[in-house]
Amino acid sequence: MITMSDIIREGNPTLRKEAENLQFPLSDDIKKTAHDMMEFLINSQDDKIAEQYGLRAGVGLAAPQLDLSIRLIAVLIPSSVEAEDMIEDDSTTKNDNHDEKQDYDLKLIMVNPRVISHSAKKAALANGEGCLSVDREVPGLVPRAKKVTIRYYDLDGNVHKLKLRDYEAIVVQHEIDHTNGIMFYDHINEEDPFTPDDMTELIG
Ligand code: SB7
Ligand code: NI
Repeated sequence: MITMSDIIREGNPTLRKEAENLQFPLSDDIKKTAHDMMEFLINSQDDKIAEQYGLRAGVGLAAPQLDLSIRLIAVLIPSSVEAEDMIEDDSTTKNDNHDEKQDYDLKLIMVNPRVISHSAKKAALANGEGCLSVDREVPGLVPRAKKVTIRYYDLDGNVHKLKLRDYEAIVVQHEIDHTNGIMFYDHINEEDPFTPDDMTELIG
């Protein structure tokens, strides 16, 4: 399994490289890496497993963070459950699992993902961003496109187009940035880190 010691940190030149497109059919090795990346995200969001293995919670992971300079990312965004007393799906019996995060807003492995169009409007998380490859807090707004259209391939080589906005768009842009050698803090306005410009909506 992937743990924090597999994740490279800032200073490692791989994080600053433009990663290579993958060719299809993917090797079994690459497919396993993709599944391992998703498993890492699932584990990192499980309080018990995360504590046991010392994992920082993550909603995304990009292959360059594993020192693999290839265009492969995984995204796992838990459903934003507003009401705890939602009506149960009748067919599924509730797990004995104390943790109810079985549902995801976005759960995807993306091969060769590209932003093919984006809104002029921007959005930024009010609390800024962090990164599993950055062992320090870097305060400041990270303005990103509020809406994006992504083209990506699944593990079988089928092409997909996906429109995302707000938090999901931000996370996928953070991961695609990793495949382009870009770190989140590259987007922070160092003169005025917390003042959003006219185009930027704060979310979260
Ligand atoms: C905040 C956190 C992430 C994306 C966008 C906003 C993911 C952090 C985990 N990663 O370092 C993944 O690259
Ligand atoms: Ni990151």
